[in-house]
Amino acid sequence: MVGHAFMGAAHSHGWRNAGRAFDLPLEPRLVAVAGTSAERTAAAARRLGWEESLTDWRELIERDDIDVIDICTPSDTHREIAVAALQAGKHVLCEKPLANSLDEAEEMAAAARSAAERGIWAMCGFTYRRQPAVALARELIQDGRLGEVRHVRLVYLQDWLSDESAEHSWRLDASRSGSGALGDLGSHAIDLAQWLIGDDVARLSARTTVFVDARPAPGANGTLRPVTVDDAAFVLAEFGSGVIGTIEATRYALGRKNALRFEINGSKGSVAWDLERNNELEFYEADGQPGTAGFTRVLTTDPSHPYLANWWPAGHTLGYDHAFVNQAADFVNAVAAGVQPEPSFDAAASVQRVLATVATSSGSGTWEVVA
Ligand code: SOE
Repeated sequence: MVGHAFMGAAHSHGWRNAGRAFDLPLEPRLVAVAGTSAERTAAAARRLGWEESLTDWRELIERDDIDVIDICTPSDTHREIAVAALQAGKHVLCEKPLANSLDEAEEMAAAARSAAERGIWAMCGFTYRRQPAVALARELIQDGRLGEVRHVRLVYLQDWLSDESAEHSWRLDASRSGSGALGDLGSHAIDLAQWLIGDDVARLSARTTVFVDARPAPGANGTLRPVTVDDAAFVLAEFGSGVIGTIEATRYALGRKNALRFEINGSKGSVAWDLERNNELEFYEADGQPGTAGFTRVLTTDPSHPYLANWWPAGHTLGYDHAFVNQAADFVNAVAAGVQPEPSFDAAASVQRVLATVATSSGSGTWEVVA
């Protein structure tokens, strides 16, 4: 694994526990974690359960006792690490967003297609697909329970930047993160929108904005550093099939801590979900009995629900981290079976195309003044 911050900790949890919850054909072995500081990486290895710690990720790629490279670093490093790993015959799991630009994403997707011909697989970590309620929502949509999908609306609301004195970080530096709320949070919403309805965004109009354009640099006694990314993004999207929708991403929705939400409306029904109530799926069917029709709150903890046969008895709810265990298990099963783990780099590159188009539209989008 390369990187050991928030995603490195979450992925380590996934690798450590996948063989406990799932009957896997291969048991993940946490061989080595690479970071920039020898001291901090050694501490992370001890805390997260890795056998060794290194300060040069290239060493991971040269080793014969390592089969998978798990990329948990800021997105400006994804392309170099993933392409080198795939060319060296290592399977790759890469965090989202795939890259910082469409060009980089397309290069990674091309490297993954070439590697797949050699039985080497790559997957992008859009982990919310592996929340059981989300996977159930997709089953319902794909089984036609909603009828013809008409519109989708997704938001990803956080509030950790709503305090103007919050410090600067790599996520606010376009050279490191590519974009702000758009790529960090909006990429999740775009991937879910496309995956849930099985259709890609074809056209869009968008606006991004910055609320606080400079923030205190960490440990620099208040020296301000410019913010070079978006603070919030609003997108009006049309999908290839004609489905229309809205997608929002912000880190200023004061009071919303990690509210990734969707509502999908079809001709026969609707589904709605909120990550902050992740074990519940709201489901509405038009043919409900008159007088009692209404949204049903499905508690997605039955063994029949996606992934739940591998977890606890009905009613024993799962958390944010279970999706990382589900992700690790799906990755291992796909690689062991020699099939493409999803989402592929191609799927992740289609998200990157939307991100790039949002940036273009936001700069040039036409507005009609309400007169
Ligand atoms: C941002 O704070 C963040 O950590 C994202 O980077 C993750 O992708 C998201 O799952 C949780 O919030």
